[in-house]
Amino acid sequence: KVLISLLLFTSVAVAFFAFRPKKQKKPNIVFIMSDDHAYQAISAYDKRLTKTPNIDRIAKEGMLFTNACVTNSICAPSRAVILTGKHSHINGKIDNYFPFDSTNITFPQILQANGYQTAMFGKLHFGNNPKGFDEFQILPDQGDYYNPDFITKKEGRKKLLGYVTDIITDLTINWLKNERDEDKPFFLAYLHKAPHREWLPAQRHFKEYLQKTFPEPTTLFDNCEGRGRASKEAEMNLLTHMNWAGDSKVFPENMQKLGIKESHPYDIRFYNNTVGRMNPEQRKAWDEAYGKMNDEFVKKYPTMTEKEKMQWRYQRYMQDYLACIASVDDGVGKVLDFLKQNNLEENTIVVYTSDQGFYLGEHGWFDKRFIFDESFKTPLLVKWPTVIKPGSKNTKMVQNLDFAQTFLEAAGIKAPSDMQGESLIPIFKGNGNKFRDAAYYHYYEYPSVHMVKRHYGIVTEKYKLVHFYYDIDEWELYDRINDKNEMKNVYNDPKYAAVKKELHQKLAQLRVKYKDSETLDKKYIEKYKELEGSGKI
Ligand code: SGN
Ligand code: CA
Repeated sequence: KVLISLLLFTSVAVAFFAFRPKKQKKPNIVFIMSDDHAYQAISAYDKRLTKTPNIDRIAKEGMLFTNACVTNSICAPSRAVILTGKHSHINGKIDNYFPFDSTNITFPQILQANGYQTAMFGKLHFGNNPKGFDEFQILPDQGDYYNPDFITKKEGRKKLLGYVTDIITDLTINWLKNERDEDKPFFLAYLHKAPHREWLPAQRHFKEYLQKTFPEPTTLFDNCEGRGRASKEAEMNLLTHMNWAGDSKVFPENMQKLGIKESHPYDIRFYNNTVGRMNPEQRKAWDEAYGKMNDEFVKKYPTMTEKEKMQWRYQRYMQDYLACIASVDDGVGKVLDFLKQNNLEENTIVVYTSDQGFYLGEHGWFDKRFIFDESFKTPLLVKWPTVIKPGSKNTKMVQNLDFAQTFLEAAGIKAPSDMQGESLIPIFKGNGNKFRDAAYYHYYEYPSVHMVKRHYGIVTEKYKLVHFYYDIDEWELYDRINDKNEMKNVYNDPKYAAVKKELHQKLAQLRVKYKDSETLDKKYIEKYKELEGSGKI
């Protein structure tokens, strides 16, 4: 009798626990960000250059944002905007040189305090460690492609053998597999160094990419005639500002043989610092693959015209850049597969983005920094199966400023009132009609590498108004609908007088709304000069 009632009790208890309605757990968040990944190099956006089947899965199963943009198109400042939900002039991280003020409250700290397990792997680029993370393994500063060092929370600094993108993926999956607390929701930041300059691909992608030819952008030979001085004086040209050894991988001995001067005093040193990290096995594969390319180049170079040199450099650039992205895409595929195979798919928000956009030869350029579309816009793909309709597209000007409030709302947490973005949750649900209709932008790092002048401006669906300042005082206005490549500054065109007036007013209002001002512009110039004086720039 005792046995029967015990059995009965156990089966009732088992049935109760098995069939009780499960409490909806707060969503997990996987935030994937690469460094300098242009939307032109994601096939969900543009099929001309390359295929990124795994990154594209996020759009297929979720939402593709075609007008996502940043507030300040440069690495560490973008990361600071993302983590704090505040513009650069408020969080203080205006450029790559200023230290990140770690008294800022970041959203991972808030998630952690509210029961989230948090982890970060890859590139942060702050010069100090992230707060609010239970676990992190990050690259020091820019990090290295081959055999990179990592700063780890548990074991200090260590060198890991292998290719950086694959290592970051392995660390991420290893954490999901072995360190995740199944009773907690998690926030996981999976942050690639690739495809940042100097674009060193993984060995498995040499064969396919080093042989390929890519279509040239229509503006490859543009000399920015229709733009102002800021574009003309920027140092981002593929032919004149890219490094022959460091970037194009011309062997230093071939440069000597051909009489090619270094484009930058550290060109060959850059090459030796990056390729020099390889172990003998990695170096052998590298020298073989890049040796072939070098042999062909040595033969061709003496008879090449300037135009042909530019075309050659563009192809070289794309081969390495896109091969780096192939590894990122492989890694994203592995992480998405892991989520699927481990029943984590349904309740996980997956975001893919970059810290900013990037020039892939448009206007003859590489790098970013400008308010112009290629660098101002950034890829953004988001999936969240229970909330976002698969295969949807959105054209709103969402910004990196919006992530903090979005993630906090997704976690059911009220965001601090001084955050400056807007939650994307209404957009995810298909009702974002009241979203911002104008984005504010402010770039500071000048004088510095690439010499892009300080500027701030407003971008609406139809127009872009920009003020370049510091050692210049020029305004530029672009018609985004009729001049997609932003070839002609129409600031002084009388046809645009009314538009210009209205945009000036709106820009002034945005400066007030976001608490930016001429006083702050001056303060940051003074601080920059102090840093310059101390030799840190
Ligand atoms: C390095 C690069 C620059 C790049 C900055 C900032 N030169 O200085 O081309 O603009 O980083 O990039 S390199 O030869 O050292 O690679 S950022 O992504 O960190 O903002
Ligand atoms: Ca970057």
